[in-house]
Amino acid sequence: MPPFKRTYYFAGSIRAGREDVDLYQRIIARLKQSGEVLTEHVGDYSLSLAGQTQFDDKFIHDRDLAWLRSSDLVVAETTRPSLGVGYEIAMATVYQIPVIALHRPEDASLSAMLAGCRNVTVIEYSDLEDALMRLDGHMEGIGG
Ligand code: 6IA
Repeated sequence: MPPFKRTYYFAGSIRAGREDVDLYQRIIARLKQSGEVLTEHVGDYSLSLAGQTQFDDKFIHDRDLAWLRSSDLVVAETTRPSLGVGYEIAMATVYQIPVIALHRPEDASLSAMLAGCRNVTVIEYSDLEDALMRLDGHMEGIGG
């Protein structure tokens, strides 16, 4: 039997701003060391605010929710506040999929709706490498 491969859904800002895309790419690269990331495009530099116009919004919404529903773990970078990321975290909670939120408190304060949500584990960081080490530890704790 092939070894069990974890499926991750990474969430990060798209229309709310692409300033942190390099961080998203590094988080995705780390997740790929232990599983499959369904949303690699979120860390793609070439996906600009004007990009990916070949899909309409309904297609993107339905495809992303289907991916979200099939994932074992949602990892979100929440520093840049994004309605889409907040919505994905809320839906993960409905689907009872655990969420880990990586957040830089020096740059933005996290909404109480995420900070206070039992389904969301928050990793506050200023140094991404340190955050990724703590992410590895949390993922081991939830069976991966
Ligand atoms: O509200 P936001 O756009 O910041 O929401 C970002 C989140 O929603 C990400 O975590 C994605 O999973 C999802 N999402 C939003 N827009 C897209 C998209 N194309 N493609 C894939 N996932 C998306 C948007 C096209 C646009 C740049 C023209």
